Amino acid sequence: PPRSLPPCSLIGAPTDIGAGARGASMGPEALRVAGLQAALELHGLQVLDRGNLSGPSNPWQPPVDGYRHLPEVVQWNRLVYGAVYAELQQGHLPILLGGDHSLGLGSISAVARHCAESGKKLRVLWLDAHADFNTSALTPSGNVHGMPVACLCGFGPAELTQLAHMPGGGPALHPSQIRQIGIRSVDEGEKRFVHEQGLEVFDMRAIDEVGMRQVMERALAGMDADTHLHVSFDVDFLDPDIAPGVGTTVPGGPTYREAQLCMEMIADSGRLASLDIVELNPALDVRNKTAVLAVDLVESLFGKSTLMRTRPF
Ligand code: B3U
Ligand code: MN
Ligand code: MN
Repeated sequence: PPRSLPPCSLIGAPTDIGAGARGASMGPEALRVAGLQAALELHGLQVLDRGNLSGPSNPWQPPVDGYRHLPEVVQWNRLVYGAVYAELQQGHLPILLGGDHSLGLGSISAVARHCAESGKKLRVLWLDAHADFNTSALTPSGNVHGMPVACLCGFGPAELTQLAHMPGGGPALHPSQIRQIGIRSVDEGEKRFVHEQGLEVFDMRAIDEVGMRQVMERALAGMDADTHLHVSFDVDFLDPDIAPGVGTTVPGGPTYREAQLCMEMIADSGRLASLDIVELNPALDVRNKTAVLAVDLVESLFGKSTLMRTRPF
């Protein structure tokens, strides 16, 4: 029987404002066409589709002072912040349909604010090929989708680091709250910064060495009944052989089976309380198969399993 979860709210954010390729703006519709709502409803979940946010268009300009489209990125993230926060306040489980990963800023800032107000501990799982820990000084591209983790930790322009207006004025997240999984592309300066800040990264080498099971056991360790678990699922986490529909493919990602286990173990933790699905780029996909795969994996994330298992194998 499905675990009792609150109603899920789908929030579409159709923009590629922070990306290096156009097309992630079509992500929300591709996920709907792939049957996201019906798939979740099959598991007994109540799903509210809140439709799409409406924000500025993509001017496709070069970087200014190390950022591309910063004013528009700020506007989109304010919209996402407001929409995600409103759902959390109603006791719903927000599912952000991106859109590029710069929107993780607005989404997780809202979650951090909500946790601060409700006395919950926040844990963020960042499933991604990239660390997204660049700053304007480190970025090779100026694309803000390579910077949200740094901004959430307080490194970035005030308009982005202060989105949550956290009580006390600090950043939305401390690096100790984040676990990154599947990482296999980190820029040189970014690499040093990840090390300096002590981010806990389970890169592809870790998955190769000890396997997805032990990686997830360690990434999920230490949570309890008061933990709010946020999953930020960048679809480029997956191996490009199975998930070609993303703007920045990096070879050597998790296989279908590894990704399924990852999602199932998150479901088993029972702590999932908010989710981003980002960087899906239908312009680069093949017959929407990456969207269909993302929906399949999200089903596992919400508790779909082959058997009614009562304990680990
Ligand atoms: N690290 C590179 C590439 C990148 C980051 N995130 C994505 N691509 N999707 C950058 O531009 O910051
Ligand atoms: Mn990302
Ligand atoms: Mn990525």
